[in-house]
Amino acid sequence: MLATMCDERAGMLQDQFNVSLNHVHALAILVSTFHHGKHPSAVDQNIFGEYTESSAFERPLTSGVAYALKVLHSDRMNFEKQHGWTVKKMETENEALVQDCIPENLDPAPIQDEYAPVIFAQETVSHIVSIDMMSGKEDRENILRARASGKGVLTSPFKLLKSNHLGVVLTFAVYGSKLPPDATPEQRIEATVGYLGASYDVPSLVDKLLHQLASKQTIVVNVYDTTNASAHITMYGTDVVDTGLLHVSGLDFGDPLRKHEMHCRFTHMP
Ligand code: WA2
Repeated sequence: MLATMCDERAGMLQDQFNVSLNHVHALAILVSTFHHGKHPSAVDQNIFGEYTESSAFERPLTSGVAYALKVLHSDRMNFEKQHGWTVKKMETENEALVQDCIPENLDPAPIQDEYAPVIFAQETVSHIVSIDMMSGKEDRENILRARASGKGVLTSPFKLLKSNHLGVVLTFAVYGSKLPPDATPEQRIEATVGYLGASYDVPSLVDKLLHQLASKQTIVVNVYDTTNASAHITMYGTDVVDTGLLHVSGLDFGDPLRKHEMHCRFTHMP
């Protein structure tokens, strides 16, 4: 019974994640077609904001989506002049100010070869507009892996901006030209024009999912990132030291570099 309940919950979480992953992929194609593929572009912040808000039901578990542009240093001045703002750095000396994510508190991005400033965002993550996503460790790793692979890639769990919870980010690269299916990583990097990303506030979203199910009070669920076998990261649930009956269900979020598991136990009745 424990195994059945756990597999059912793991299956629901995996299916809902997969549904939203497919829709985020479709958003990347939409930006490619209507922003980069049309001159002048048919997408601006208003259109992106409106479309992503009204299609949010298609992306269960996501807390917001955003689009960051690939900007080379040689184009930075033009880019900043055109947008009327400077590219911001995700990290400052003061962690608290970064977490609050008030643009005036963020420093300009230091000189780099290239940047990934957010130009369009769903209302729910509007606080990341103008921030260089390559200036955050997890976001940067995702961007580099997404554009070289052409696949949707996931970060390890980390504390998202303006959130007190651990979350993960899913990233798809947007390419400016049609690539052959066997394109090399170098060809992919060269053809990259931007990055479409979705953030997942895992605790609140898994809570929402589990509350849809009956008998949730009899079962305790934990979700772990088990990529590093010797250091599991809790993504959902409080850490339990329990020797009772345990069932582990596998979770596949579609990124072969990341491993996830759901652990289920019965609640101890007093
Ligand atoms: N989105 C929302 N909150 C965040 C975050 C993020 N990244 N990083 C830290 N807190 C635009 O992969 C490109 C979204 C990054 C995409």
